[in-house]
Amino acid sequence: MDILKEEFMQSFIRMANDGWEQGWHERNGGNLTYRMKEQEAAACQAFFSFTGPWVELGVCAPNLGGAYFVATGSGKYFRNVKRAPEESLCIARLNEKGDAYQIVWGLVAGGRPTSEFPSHIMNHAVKTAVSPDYRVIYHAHPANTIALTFVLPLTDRDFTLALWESATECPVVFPAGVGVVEWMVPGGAEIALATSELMKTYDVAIWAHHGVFCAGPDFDSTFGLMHTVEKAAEIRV
Ligand code: 2HA
Ligand code: ZN
Repeated sequence: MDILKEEFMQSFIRMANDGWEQGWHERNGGNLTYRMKEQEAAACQAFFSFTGPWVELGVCAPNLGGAYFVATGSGKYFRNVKRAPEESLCIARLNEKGDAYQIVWGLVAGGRPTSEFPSHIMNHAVKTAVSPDYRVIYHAHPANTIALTFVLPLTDRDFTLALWESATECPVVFPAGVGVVEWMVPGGAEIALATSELMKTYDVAIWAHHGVFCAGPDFDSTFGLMHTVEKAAEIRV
């Protein structure tokens, strides 16, 4: 068995590369996490090392205690995920309290999970509580959606209407609308809490002047959601 050949890992790598090809991941921009199924984590145990340090998250997600996540690495480039997945990605597990993580696979040249790991974990916590089907959290920097945050009022209502009106499909693809987080310092607990608050209502949270977070049950639908939002924004622009 080769962990890189597992279906969840192949799908993760394909989605990261698709995002790169869309132009949403300049330099080390963006990040992706996947909450593994219990049977996937069980099947991969032989590849995991449990000797790494426990690192505090800065947020707490008790309902995700013991869960395993595939994550892009902090400072790593989406452009390199397909060529060097073991250097660009990791699998990390949460402790039972849900306030610290341990890397059990990957990042073979060193590193940490994405700088937005607190936001990803809090979004997973909220979405898993909404429905256990949610597994994917995706953050990207799509240019047209970011451009709109310099033009439109930064409200959920203004962005939802602007996107819904731009393509007939939009109200069908994201019927709850989209949330907007005003500009905040990225990478910490504060923006994680603000984003996860919106994720109680929406599957899309737009970070003003920065990017977009999408949540979904699988790789195809989460990538498709980001794609639909950005295409509507392009039409609007
Ligand atoms: O990973 O996108 O928000 C770099 C970022 C931070
Ligand atoms: Zn970002």
